[in-house]
Amino acid sequence: MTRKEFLKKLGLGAFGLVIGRSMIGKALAAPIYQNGGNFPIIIIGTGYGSAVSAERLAQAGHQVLMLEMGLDWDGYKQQNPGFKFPKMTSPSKQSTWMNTKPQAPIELGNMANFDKFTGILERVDYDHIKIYQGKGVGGGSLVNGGMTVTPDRNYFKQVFEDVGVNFTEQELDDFFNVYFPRANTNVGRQVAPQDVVDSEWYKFARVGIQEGVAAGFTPVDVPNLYDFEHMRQEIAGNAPRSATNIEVLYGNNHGKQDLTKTYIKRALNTGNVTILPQHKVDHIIENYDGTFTLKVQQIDTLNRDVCIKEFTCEKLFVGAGSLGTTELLQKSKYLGKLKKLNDEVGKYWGNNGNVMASRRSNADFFGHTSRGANQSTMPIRGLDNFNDPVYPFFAEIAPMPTLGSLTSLYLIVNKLKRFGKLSYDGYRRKLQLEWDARHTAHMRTNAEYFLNQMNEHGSKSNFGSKFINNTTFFPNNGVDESICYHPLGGVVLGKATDMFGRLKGYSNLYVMDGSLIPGTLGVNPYVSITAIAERNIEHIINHDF
Ligand code: FAE
Repeated sequence: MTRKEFLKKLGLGAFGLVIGRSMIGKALAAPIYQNGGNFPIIIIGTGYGSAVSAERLAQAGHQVLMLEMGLDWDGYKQQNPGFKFPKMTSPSKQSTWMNTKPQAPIELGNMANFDKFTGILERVDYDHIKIYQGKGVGGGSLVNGGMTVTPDRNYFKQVFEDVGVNFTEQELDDFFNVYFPRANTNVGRQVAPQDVVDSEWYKFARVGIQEGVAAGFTPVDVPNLYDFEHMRQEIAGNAPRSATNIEVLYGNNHGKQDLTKTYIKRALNTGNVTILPQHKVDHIIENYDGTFTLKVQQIDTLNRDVCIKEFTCEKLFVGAGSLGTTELLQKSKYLGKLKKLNDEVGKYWGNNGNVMASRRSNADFFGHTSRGANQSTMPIRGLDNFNDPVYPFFAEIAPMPTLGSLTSLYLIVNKLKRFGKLSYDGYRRKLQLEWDARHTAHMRTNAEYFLNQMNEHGSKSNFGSKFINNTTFFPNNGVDESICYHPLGGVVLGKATDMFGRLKGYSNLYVMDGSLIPGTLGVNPYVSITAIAERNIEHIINHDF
């Protein structure tokens, strides 16, 4: 299909020049894309897995339509010239998906209520866990901390082996010699330069490392995808501030190389990709001829239907994230529209062992080592204890950009001992999650051990007072295992799909996101999601087209 034909199908003949990002703002005002229609390839979502798929398919000359339920934030900025993503200390309606209260794990600054809005950060609450997800063109890349970490080869292999999926050594060589390097390059991995590390903005990381080493943990340099040259200029006062301006959880205005600056930008630059934001796929229908129909709601900024559309496609790529993809597939089966969906879908879910933990001094006497009043929001250091036979974990040294001088914050990544399970409850019209304290008990034990060791060997004041587990933020001994930034699993590679993401039982239906990974990685996940997508889409383009 030519570009012209493609635009015509979208009902956009006259709007051909405003295709791509700049057309986006119009979707807020009126339902201009009345037409559904038939398209060769549709991708659901615009997070890591989807963005990789879009760029590679477009480069191979295919026309691609992407449907994203969240806003196009660049378009929103064009329409609202005064708008800036808010700091973590002053959330606004744009920072939160459909809630009147800020949903941040730690309340900092002005936490006043606001109107509902289809904002950038969503929190999905279950009894024992609160799961955070990015919303908008760029998915999780819009809100994440940018930590760009390649997992340990042996653990990566083991994680899949534990669910009965065995990669050959050649496949692992390919992952670690070809696809992880490719993913790292293409997301814009950088290592913080020494002058930036030595600046006041990373005192919290330097102190964290000193204390961690004293406590017996291994220091780790963590790459990030923030543009450190920009940060250098921020620090020098020559560039607009973002990481040094308490921006991250609700979007970064500068410096962060989210997907709209990398994969999605390159995909759009091919001229072969169109993104429709504020288009929420409700369910998928398998047609008799092997094609798929999508029931899609175009929504306004209050998540209300503007109109309902039908799109059909020959090849469908689902990249709506671990929860989003699992829900879409299971809901479609519940509605009787994806009858052959296999029973592996929903299994092997995990929180990637996420636990948050915090410590601070029990008395603000002079003499404790300050973590610095100024802290960059982009983490660059961690402490490794992953091979410890008793307490295996990896702790990211996180910033605490306000109240920070005597407070330390950590995101701890543990192994998983028991998987959770996702299932669609048709009565409540909601994805349910089987997950409770039995899944997280060992994660809490590890985090408490970590804090105790850090307290014992870390900063002591002139009066002998030590740090303690900080119950201001996390009332239960300074540890909160209910916070999850890294949902993984539900449509696991080699179980619910074949070894390349083709959903079992179907042709031309592919899954391309964090749902492919069985619950745990030992490190932050988006490099792995990107690498798996790079590998799978290469194979699919070579074999299925
Ligand atoms: P994701 O990025 O979640 O994208 C899914 C997209 O699909 C979203 O844009 C959704 O709006 C869209 N969508 C969902 N349902 C539908 C539907 N029905 N119709 C249309 N669109 C839909 O998927 N990871 C790291 O590696 N390093 C970090 O430093 C890091 N920090 C994080 C900090 C925070 C606060 C959070 C929330 C996450 C963090 N992560 C981090 C996790 C990382 O962002 C996440 O694993 C990836 O974004 C997941 O990528 P997926 O492609 O699975």
